[in-house]
Amino acid sequence: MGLWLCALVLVLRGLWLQPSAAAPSFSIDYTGNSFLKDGVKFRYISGSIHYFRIPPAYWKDRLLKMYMSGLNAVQIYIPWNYHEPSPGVYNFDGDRNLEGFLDLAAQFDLLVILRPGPYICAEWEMGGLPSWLLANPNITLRTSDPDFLQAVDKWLSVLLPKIKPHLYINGGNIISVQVRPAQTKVENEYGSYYACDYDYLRHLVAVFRSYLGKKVVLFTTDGTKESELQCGTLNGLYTTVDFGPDENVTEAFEKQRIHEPNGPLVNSEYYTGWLDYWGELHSTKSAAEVARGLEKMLELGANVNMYMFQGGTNFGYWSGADYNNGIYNPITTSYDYDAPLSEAGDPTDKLYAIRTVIGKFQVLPAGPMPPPTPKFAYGYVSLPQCVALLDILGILSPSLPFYSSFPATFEALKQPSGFMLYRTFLPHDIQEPVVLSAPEDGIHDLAYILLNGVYKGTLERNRVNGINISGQLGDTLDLLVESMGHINFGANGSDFKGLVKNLTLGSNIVTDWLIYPLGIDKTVSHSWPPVAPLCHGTGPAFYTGFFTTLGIAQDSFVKFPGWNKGQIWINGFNLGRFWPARGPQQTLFVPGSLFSSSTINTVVVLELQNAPEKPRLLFLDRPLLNGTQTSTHKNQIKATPI
Ligand code: 6DJ
Repeated sequence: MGLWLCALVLVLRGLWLQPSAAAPSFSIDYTGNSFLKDGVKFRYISGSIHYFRIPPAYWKDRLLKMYMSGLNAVQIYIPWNYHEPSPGVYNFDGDRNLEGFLDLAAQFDLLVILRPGPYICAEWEMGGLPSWLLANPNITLRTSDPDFLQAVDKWLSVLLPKIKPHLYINGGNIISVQVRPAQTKVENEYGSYYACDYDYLRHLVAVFRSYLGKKVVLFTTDGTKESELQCGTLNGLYTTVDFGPDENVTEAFEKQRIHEPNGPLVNSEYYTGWLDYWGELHSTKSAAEVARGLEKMLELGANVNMYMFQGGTNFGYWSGADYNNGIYNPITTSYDYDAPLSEAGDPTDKLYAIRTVIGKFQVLPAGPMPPPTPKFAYGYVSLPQCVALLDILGILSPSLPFYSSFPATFEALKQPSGFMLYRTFLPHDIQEPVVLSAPEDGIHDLAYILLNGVYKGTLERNRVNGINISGQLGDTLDLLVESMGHINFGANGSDFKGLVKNLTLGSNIVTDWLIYPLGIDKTVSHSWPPVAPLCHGTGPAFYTGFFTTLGIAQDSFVKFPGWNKGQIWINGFNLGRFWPARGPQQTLFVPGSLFSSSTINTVVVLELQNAPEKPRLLFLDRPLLNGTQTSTHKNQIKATPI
């Protein structure tokens, strides 16, 4: 009997020990200053990649290259506005197939550090927040304003249940590809936000915990300035820092230690490069410097996420804007970031330098790095068909226009991005030119002015506030207003789009507007080319061309010889904004997956100002991102138009 009991105790002890060893776990070891994965000391070497900036056809290729670089994790954001285009309408399909991306990462044994927002920054349209939130003009974003929290809660009630089974600690639907921890980042750089609203942060933590459970590691990330860190830290959240190669590694981690005396050192955003603004210098960061900083951090045993490992592209209208010292600075279409994998996903010297460093600390995967994907210079494609935007207004805006005495914003009229047309009529004869003028910061963000359909010039936020006008009573005055992206960082208020203040003509306020929200993308992708008279002269107009790829569907880069500013679609897909006149970006990345190799391809260009005499595009086999000189980044604040 005694023996029996002993045996039973031993068996039970064994059982007691074993189940906890079998259940996947991921936690913070405050005594060992490390993460613990399945009870074993663990350090991640990770890279940021944004599925929303890469065509899904290439997700696998990029993840494979990250794996082959020696990374054991990827860090991803989830942009709320990408998945909930209008209130209560959700999209997780195709290029928005978040779970598909997570599963692909799992196939390459890449762990995931998840950053679900709700605010993400990321140089992304409105930092990931949906602009439809601003239909309520009094909402205070990223605070415990009940209206904001209500929308956040609703979104998280859809998102987090999808995430839960993907948590490493849950096994969930990634059990088949083994390990899958997910750390969840609550908010992003909240310390840098103007409101230090702990109720908001506490609320988010509670919501995250309620859906994801108590065990998941939640962390915050802030810059190394104490002012930034103070507001972004909270009990129960692990404080991490972000800094680039130009900061002193030891000092930067000391800042983390003020808030986390024990636990793993974590740089959540180690900057491999930097973003570009329109009209500023192209940013680069030396490979040697990036590799040196990485090595120092790894020597200290730190966990590092490289931001970005691949930047990708701000397709469509998705690029955001920073607000630096009261100046609105829109981000370029390319988010190349001078990252280790280029915008087109090709390994760079920086990638090899990083891989060499990683190889000093852990065994690199066997086998070669996949080579760059083939590129093709399709050459010139002419765009012979031209139609003025005003001539197809009825197609672009099929409903009756809104009438308003004073201008209404995009948000008030449910226009998330792109363009709206504001029309009024001259109230009297104007013999001598008078100034059509916007107050400072009254145009968000550009207004292309036409009088009786003739292009007169452009007003631009923070830059050009007035233009001379003359004409007759009843002449049609049109302002085609373009959103260049809602501010993603730096503003202390909401960034409404459109004519956000009253305009004056001479000394009189301009009134009586007809406002046309424009559904350009829908028209270009569904009913193109439209039947309309051929266009003449300058001003906003669409130029269409057709071409075959001779059986080759490869990546390319499109250049805009003689064009000024606009938007381009290939086979209905909105590639993004071009603005070679402003630079630095001169070419746009064209993923080969957009081309049809068997049928005719359609390219549509919306030129907003002046098209070249010979409207044609040039497809190259390499990018031109630095139409201006190259600069070594930190934060480039000053605009330097070319
Ligand atoms: O978390 C932010 C990233 O999404 C941090 N960061 C990056 C990305 O936006 S600029 C580039 C930036 N923060 C703004 C503060 C710059 C001093």
